[in-house]
Amino acid sequence: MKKAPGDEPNEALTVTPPKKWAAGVPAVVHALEYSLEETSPRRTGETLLTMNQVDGIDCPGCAWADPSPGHRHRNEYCENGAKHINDEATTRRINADFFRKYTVSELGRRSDAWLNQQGRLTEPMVKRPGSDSYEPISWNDAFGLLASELKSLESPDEAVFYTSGRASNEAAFALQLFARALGTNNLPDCSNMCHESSGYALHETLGTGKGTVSLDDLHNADLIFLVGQNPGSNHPRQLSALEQAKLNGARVIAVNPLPEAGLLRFKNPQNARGVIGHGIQIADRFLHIRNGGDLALFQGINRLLLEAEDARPGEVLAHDFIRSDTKGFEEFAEHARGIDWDDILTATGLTREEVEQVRDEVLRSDRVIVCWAMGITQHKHAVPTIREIVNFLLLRGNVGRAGTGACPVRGHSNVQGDRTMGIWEQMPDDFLDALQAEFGFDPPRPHGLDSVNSIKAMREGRIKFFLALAGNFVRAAPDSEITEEAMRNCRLTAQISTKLNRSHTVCGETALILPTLGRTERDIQADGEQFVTVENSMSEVHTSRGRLQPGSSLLLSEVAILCRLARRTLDGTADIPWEQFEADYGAIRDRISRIVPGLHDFNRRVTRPGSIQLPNPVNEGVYHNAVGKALFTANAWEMLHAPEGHLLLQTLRSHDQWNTVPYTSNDRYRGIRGSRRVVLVNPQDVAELGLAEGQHVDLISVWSDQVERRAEDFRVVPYPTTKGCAAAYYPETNVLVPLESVADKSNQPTSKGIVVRLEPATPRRDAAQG
Ligand SMILES: Nc1nc2c(c(=O)[nH]1)N[C@H]1C(S)=C(S)[C@@H](COP(=O)(O)OP(=O)(O)OC[C@H]3O[C@@H](n4cnc5c(=O)[nH]c(N)nc54)[C@H](O)[C@@H]3O)O[C@H]1N2
Ligand SMILES: Nc1nc2c(c(=O)[nH]1)N[C@H]1C(S)=C(S)[C@@H](COP(=O)(O)OP(=O)(O)OC[C@H]3O[C@@H](n4cnc5c(=O)[nH]c(N)nc54)[C@H](O)[C@@H]3O)O[C@H]1N2
Ligand SMILES: [Mo]
Repeated sequence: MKKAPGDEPNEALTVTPPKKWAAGVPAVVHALEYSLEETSPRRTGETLLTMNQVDGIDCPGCAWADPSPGHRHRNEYCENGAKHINDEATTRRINADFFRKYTVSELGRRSDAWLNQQGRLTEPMVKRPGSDSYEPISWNDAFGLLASELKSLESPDEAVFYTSGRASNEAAFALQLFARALGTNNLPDCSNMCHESSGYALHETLGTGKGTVSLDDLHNADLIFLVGQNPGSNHPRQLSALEQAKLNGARVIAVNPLPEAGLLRFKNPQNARGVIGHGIQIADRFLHIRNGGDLALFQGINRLLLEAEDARPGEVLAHDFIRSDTKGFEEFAEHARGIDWDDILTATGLTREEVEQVRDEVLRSDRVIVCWAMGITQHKHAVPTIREIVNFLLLRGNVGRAGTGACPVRGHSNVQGDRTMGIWEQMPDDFLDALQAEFGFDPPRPHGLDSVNSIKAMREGRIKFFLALAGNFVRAAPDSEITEEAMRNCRLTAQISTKLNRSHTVCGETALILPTLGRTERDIQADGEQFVTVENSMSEVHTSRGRLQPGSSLLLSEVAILCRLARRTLDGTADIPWEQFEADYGAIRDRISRIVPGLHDFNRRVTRPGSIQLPNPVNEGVYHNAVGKALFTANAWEMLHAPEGHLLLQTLRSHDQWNTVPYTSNDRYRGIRGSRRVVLVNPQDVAELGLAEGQHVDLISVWSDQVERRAEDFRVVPYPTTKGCAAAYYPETNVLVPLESVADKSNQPTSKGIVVRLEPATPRRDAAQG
């Protein structure tokens, strides 16, 4: 299975030139079209109009922050947020009849898009050992089955609990508490594949795993870097903040191998400039960088800044700040001065003038922010790259002051909150101590398994039990064939999900589907209607409250599922009131308020309008890292290299997908319609490799283990990506990312830096279905 079964055919492909602007009126039209297809005008009103309002639903689209209460638009959502929310609010349903009609193998032959389109899951289902079908099971029996599996493990470390970043704070807290009371730290999450590298590098250098900027900082910056991110599709509301910054006089430098529409120009549908005018230019400068060249770029800029200081001593660097707040400057400076210009230009694909122009922009700017996302974190040298970005910020004191800072732009709407709640296989001792004091049990101290190590352990038979709180682990993880083998090797796999996906079809001997309420739905428990809380990319914690009737009377909330599972499984050694937690999520927040710094008095503060800003010690000049100061680092030179005849492949999102879930086969801003099985290649490479536009090719990744990883039948699309680089969509290309190919230190899969060769396509083996 090289070509995922059921992948859409790619005959219908049409290609037009990439768009040069994002959002505007077409975006609103697309949002409404999609939402009316999935739901009704009334439901659309109930979801979209309360989205990101003070007492409404937090948009599940991304983790971008909301403006303060007085500054929100009536329509505080974007096209893609609207699509994501309506994908959940759909009126389509899947019940036991559906699972009688399709066996697990048949479902396994359907595409990711088809699985998602079938509608909301409505009742708990079980696939028993030896069977190829899901059949209904009562909740009571489902919990019994899960509990007896867990109790039969030789060690709690034979269980793995995965979390995806849509889970609420309350559900995340309940899950980690349950896992630790059971006795394991095996708590992998989607963050392991997302911003793990940011967390590692920022912890080490600044003593925080989170960004240091607020929306106000962005509005007031002089210069903003957008590095390795595609805000037009993935964080559209960031464009409103950038528009505001530009109106306040900011300059923007975009760094990307692809000229993404949202980096170039933004037409804000909320104002006349966007609706009838030309919108606003976003990037003043666009650096068309080679994949993986960002470490070299920032090293080059840093070297030029040091040389500027030599020429004008005392005028360029923030000497007072460097003296008072940092360590390691001398070692860093010595290393930076020794970097070779030829290396920098080869790695970046830029000219020296381009890097010098960036230096001049920096020298003209008092307040600088660097934003980044997956184009930075999913590389082998992601951690040193982010450390180098921190060096860059520290040199001119661009940390801790208004209008400055580091801005890792988070993906999932609550991925940051889940970490705050303890979803991490290596939570620090102070958190574990607080759990111990609060609940009177000894949380396990050895670190648990992250996502990549979980797959290895599952494959080796060391894991018997896998439970996922949201997400689609099978498709999100690298090396699809190996991940599938690992999953099938488990005795029991269980998925707490809203919609059907491939992780339900690639499963253990016994498999459970535990259908749950989504964010759009009313959550009524014994003590009345509940709300949940989430944390955005700017460390603001606020409520989310659904309005729709639940998709089925059999759905349980995530919190209810976890509390009931815990009650059935744990023997009572820990003093945890699961029943009370389920009845009133406020009881969970009370406990959180005593464990998580900054969330004291959580229940009272969170119901006030606006949000709770979690403390950001860096902005007070406090650095909770090993040296107690902001750390300059000397980062060894590293460059990604594709040998002759090969390309460096990045795997990325289209405009019309939510992570592992494609909505359609179109990628509007990039001008691609009708197929996702495309590989974007620089026109010069198309010619040099002897390929032709539209040709059918297989992608084969090259890795030291000699295992052949092949993604079959992609069409070649000549595209303005950097020479030597290529791009294709995730998750269809995850089969190419070797499990062993991870970022140094953070163990994050290198989904943006895969060496591939292209071969004329082998004949198709399976007919694509729906
Ligand atoms: N609509 C929508 N929104 C989403 C998501 C979604 O799937 N759909 N997913 C959410 C999640 S979980 C996340 S993490 C975020 C992801 O948000 P992004 O990080 O924007 O997502 P990707 O599509 O992976 O895009 C990576 C970008 O980095 C660029 N890039 C790749 N390699 C390099 C490099 O080496 N250097 C530089 N400078 N640039 C590079 C690519 O060309 C692309 O523009 O979006 C979130 N928001
Ligand atoms: N090659 C490659 N691989 C990647 C990436 C890449 O860029 N390239 N990106 C990585 C990144 S950044 C991330 S974050 C991961 C994403 O990995 P995941 O977070 O695991 O995947 P998603 O596609 O977001 O999960 C979608 C599923 O979540 C479930 N779901 C949706 N909403 C809810 C809810 O409210 N509650 C519950 N319980 N379930 C819900 C639905 O069943 C849906 O099918 O993928 C990673 N993998
Ligand atoms: Mo992500």
